[in-house]
Amino acid sequence: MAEGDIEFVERIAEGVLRGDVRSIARAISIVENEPRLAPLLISKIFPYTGRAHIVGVTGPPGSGKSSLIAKLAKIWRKDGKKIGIIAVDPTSPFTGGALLGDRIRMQELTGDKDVYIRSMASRGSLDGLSRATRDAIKILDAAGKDIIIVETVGAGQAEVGIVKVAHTVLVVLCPGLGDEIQFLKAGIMEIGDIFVVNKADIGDADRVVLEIENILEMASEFLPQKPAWAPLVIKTSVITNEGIEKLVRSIEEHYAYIRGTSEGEFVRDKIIEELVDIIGENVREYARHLITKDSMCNEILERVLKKDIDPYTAARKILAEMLKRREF
Ligand SMILES: Nc1nc2c(ncn2[C@@H]2O[C@H](COP(=O)(O)OP(=O)(O)O)[C@@H](O)[C@H]2O)c(=O)[nH]1
Ligand SMILES: [Mg+2]
Repeated sequence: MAEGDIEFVERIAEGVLRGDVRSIARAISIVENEPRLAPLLISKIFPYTGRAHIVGVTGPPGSGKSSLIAKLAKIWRKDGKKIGIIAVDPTSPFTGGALLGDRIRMQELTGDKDVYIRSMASRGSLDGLSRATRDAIKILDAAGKDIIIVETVGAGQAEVGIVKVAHTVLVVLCPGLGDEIQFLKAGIMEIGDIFVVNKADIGDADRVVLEIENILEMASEFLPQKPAWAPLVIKTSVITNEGIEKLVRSIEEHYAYIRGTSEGEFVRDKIIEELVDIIGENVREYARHLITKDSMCNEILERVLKKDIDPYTAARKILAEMLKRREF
């Protein structure tokens, strides 16, 4: 790495630690777009992470996640908390219409230097939460944010990556979703610490509350032991403010609970996952490099193409080659 690069990254890291907004923005751009510089940046800020309460907000599109987040942030601002918000959009950050809507709703919060809002693409990840998103959370944490809210679109079982990083997970639903309740049964149900039935001002929110309570009840019967934290179901409306204050206090209560019981274990599990991911990423990259660029490994590829050897045998040979060279 060039001397200039090192200086550049160090300057940004210092800015992040001061809570400087422009440095935070640049740092997040680095973890998004400059994989070469990201490890150095993270190494500089990592010692200052681990202070923030990370709140994941997931659920189907249109259930009111962004609107609710704006409300939560406003209340926490009144409590003097510094807030970071990351909206992970599964579509391109430049074309998503949803993003524009988010911007407008978040507008009243912007202009407050203690609320940092950023949209990120979820590209390159299987579970809807990429390495870049995890690093962005670290950046906001090191920048002194007290609460970091991460909005993801929960479209099914595959997108539960949020549990790996959030202390508290909210699943936001609303009346009129119909089949969406079904998708709860399909797996997302296990991830919620708090279920929010939003839009209580329209339609039949009570019925949705009942339905969720039934699903939770049934699910708990299959569990070998009852989880110590029984998931809450809270009815809210962004229009009338019903339940919003209660939601805020319940989120805080959940965090206090985690801190009092399993935070050590949570942090440990989170780091294990992260290490496995980073190692996997490096190994995959190196494997791709060797197979396409290295003459010996390329020859193995050719043999597979000729059906001379099978993919398992070939992979073992290439892995042995990787270990021998120890270049990753
Ligand atoms: N009536 C009503 N509409 C809401 C409520 N919360 C959000 N909305 C509306 O629902 C739509 C989707 O909200 P949004 O926050 O973008 O949902 P997201 O896709 O889950 O982030 C917007 O038109 C909001 O104005 C609510 O509590 N009541
Ligand atoms: Mg949204």
